[in-house]
Amino acid sequence: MTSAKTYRAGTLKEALAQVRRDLGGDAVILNTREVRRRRLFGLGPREQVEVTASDRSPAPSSLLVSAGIPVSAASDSLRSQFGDQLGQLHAIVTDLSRMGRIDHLLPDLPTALVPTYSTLLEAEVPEALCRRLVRFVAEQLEPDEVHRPEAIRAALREAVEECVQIAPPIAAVAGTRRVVALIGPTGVGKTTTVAKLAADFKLSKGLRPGLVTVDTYRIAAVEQLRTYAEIIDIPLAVANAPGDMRRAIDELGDVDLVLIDTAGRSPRDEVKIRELADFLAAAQPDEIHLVLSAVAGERSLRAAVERFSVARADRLILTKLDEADGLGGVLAVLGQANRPVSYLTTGQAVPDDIEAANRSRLARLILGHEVVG
Ligand SMILES: Nc1nc2c(ncn2[C@@H]2O[C@H](COP(=O)(O)OP(=O)(O)O)[C@@H](O)[C@H]2O)c(=O)[nH]1
Ligand SMILES: [Mg+2]
Repeated sequence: MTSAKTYRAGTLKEALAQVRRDLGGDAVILNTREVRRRRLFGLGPREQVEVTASDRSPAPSSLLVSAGIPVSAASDSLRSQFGDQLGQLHAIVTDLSRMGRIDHLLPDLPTALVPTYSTLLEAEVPEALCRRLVRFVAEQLEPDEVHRPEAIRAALREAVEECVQIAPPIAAVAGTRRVVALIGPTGVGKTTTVAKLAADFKLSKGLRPGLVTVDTYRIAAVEQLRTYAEIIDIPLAVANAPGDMRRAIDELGDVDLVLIDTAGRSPRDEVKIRELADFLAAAQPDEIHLVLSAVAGERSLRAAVERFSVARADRLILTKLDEADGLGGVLAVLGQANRPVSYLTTGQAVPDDIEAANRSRLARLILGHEVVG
């Protein structure tokens, strides 16, 4: 006989992990709800999540039990009264139970969507956003679609696409000079991405790019970009101070695209970020792309967006999608940054591992419906 057990934890993710540890992967989630627990010493109530689960599907007769009718008595008297009609009734009850699961539980967490919810949690999507996505999915689906995995996947992709903005690729045209700066934390892949873009604009699009670096802290980083400039065979100029920026750009001569690589010691260094803002003010870029690594956790992504807000980026580049375990944190931060994504990078290879961002591709990658490569 199946019995239901109740699990409590600080987050739904932890509670579901307990269920899985205790009952295994086939556990059926019967109910989830938020509970408030009073804490000692006036610390106020703390939210907890309670999950009721059993180790296999509840029999349809459990509906009769919950209605207060002993199953055997009910079946016997019903059978003698209604005979074959009981079979039909049984089928109807089973159907109702299947449909009823949607409002059986928390209004914002239909049972049929619990697996969807936990998949999102596993992709590191923050709980509040998981709820919004699942609610969107629940609203999109017709009652009979709730049990069709393909319908759920499609609705979920649509939900994620709603959270994602896409920018067009860099708008460089032969004969005009477009100035584009890449900014972001150390090590996210700015220099590599500048090299990928420069190579692509020169080799595939036949334009004339030039590079400027404001890397004043690490000589090695200048050398890294210089090496790329030599291989791609394009000019490179170094700006040592904000006042030197215009000269560096002009030194490149007749180019269609100026790509500005930037660097700092640490994203936590506010003075350096203000200095970066001064470099950018001097360069007057047409586009500023904030580069974020998909490998970073939600917290450090949020911190990066916050710290670089002074520099007023108008687009985002997401790097290292090939190395990221889950892109849920990225999804959360896209909402916070409220900026469109211009490019995705998917590996270390210059110039191959870069692509212009695409809404449906990005949604699929975030959901793990598609892999990089
Ligand atoms: N796996 C992976 N590695 C990358 C990607 N982009 C850059 N990298 C690597 O990340 C490291 C730091 O890159 P770099 O361009 O120097 O970062 P920067 O400090 O922001 O300029 C290098 O080892 C790059 O090869 C990417 O899309 N995927
Ligand atoms: Mg660099």
